[in-house]
Amino acid sequence: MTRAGLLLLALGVSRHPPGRGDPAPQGDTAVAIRVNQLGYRPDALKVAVACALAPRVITSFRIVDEHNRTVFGPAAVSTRGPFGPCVATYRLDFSPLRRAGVYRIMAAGATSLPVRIADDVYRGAADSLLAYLREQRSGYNPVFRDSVHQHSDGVLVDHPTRSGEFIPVSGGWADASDYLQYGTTTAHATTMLLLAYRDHPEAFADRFQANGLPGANGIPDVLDEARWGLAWLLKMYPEDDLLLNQLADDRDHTFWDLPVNDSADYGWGRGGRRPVYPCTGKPQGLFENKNRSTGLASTAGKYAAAFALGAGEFRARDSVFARRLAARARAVYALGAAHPGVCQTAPARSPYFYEEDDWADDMELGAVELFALTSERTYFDAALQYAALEPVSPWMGQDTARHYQWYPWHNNGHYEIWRTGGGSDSARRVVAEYYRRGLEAVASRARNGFRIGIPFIWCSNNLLASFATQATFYRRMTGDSSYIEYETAALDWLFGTNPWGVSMVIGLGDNYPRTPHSVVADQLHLQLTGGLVGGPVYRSIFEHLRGIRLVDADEYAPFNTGFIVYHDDVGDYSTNEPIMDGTANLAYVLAARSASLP
Ligand SMILES: [Ca+2]
Ligand SMILES: [Ca+2]
Repeated sequence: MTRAGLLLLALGVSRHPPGRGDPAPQGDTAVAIRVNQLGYRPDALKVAVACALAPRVITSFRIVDEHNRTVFGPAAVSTRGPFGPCVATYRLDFSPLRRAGVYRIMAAGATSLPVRIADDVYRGAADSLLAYLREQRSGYNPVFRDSVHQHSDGVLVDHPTRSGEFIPVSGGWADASDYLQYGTTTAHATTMLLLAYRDHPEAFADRFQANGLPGANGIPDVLDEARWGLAWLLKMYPEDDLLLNQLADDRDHTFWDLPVNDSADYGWGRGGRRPVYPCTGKPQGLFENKNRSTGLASTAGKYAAAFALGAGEFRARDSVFARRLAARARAVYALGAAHPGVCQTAPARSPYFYEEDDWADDMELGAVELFALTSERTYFDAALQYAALEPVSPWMGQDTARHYQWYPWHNNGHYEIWRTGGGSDSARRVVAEYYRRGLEAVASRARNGFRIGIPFIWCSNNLLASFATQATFYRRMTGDSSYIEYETAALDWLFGTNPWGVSMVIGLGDNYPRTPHSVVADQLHLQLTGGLVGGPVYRSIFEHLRGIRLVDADEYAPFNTGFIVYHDDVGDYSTNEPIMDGTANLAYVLAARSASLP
């Protein structure tokens, strides 16, 4: 997350956003009907939500086709309570409408955006996310066709004996609209890409080369991107007892520069070398602010999982690369096992950092992926033991959490334990029950009209993607569809069934963020297609963050009167900044939806 908005204001930057679809409801402007702008598959649960900004009597709705003929309804609405800016919400269930087509929903004089029903509404969605990852590449960047920090990464800092040593670590992805890079988010992103391809290869195409430039190379682009992540993670784990965790720090935020001419100064001159931080197992921070690191396992477990998955995936394509990954997976897992605890990101001048507090989830995933790769039983047994340490991702059911406190937001390890099985039906039942408890905890907070039960902390969209992913895993594991309403609502929310009527992925849907918090988008007027923005946050969070001020008039002002806010504004780094790990985190569940069946 960046704090560069402050600088933008200091520079007096102001712009007129490019043209957009009209986000405001038509007709009665006190009522907005929100829909999933990607659309609905014929057999899916289909629920639009009407949000009344002022008291209205809404009892029924109807649906018209492209010729304005009523094809559904009048049907009764289900009246729900207030939520955010809505004094009342109404659930408009049109699941029985299965015929493919493009429709509009009408109620109380308001009309929705077009509603598509078709088998293929999610086709290509997962693949389109990859465009944002390519744009975020460090090292050689295919969008700029130029170097990004290719020769400046990096100088080892905060090491007990080797600080000042140059270690070649160029590559990977910028974490968000700043240019910091983290092993933790990169490893999770890489894992999600590998899992998405492993389980849903049909969702991905081959239109780009390994370097990210256009042109097929015989390798699905999702694997090109995963390999880009793996190659950087290998550099970030150069020796058995040297685990690197972070490249650059928040001194990055001093300038609002394009990545190709980043002029941040880390003490080696403007645009000079960037610092690379190892995991030390101790609190870190070169200046007055410190994190609360206690060990290495949170980072080591994630690297082990990505390496082991990569070794399996690339075995047939590149055996040399796969063997190297397998060896590094074993080594980094052993390092994590020897140093339990968390390795958080390091703050510099700012108090913000990724405050990850859990590591058992990461070691669980590392262990079970090593079991899947090697069939060595000790890894499976270790995975089960780690799983029991954190059965439920602790944010689930909570009102709030620290920044990235429980990360990743869903535990892939439970699904992988179920999938590999280890010959144990009881283990499979245990991990399914772990998932159910988390889903129940979120669902029990989701009685509102939108059926959303997550805490609206920074990157709330990431939590929704994770909730939907966990619900998808659980349904596949058990055949139990008890949470499908909430699973569906989470994805619907991400694609427009939210108070603002905004699809949270740039370029997908009819109405999506046009002015994200991004230097590249702002200065080059480049659309960052595929980028998932952070998403709405509690008003109290927005109002207390440093350096936030909206640059343009808020076109969503009528919908920003409640307890959560979202702004399509370049100045809002809390709700409108595309995030690399959130984007990759969404890939799995979108890939799963691209198939014709759940
Ligand atoms: Ca390719
Ligand atoms: Ca963790």
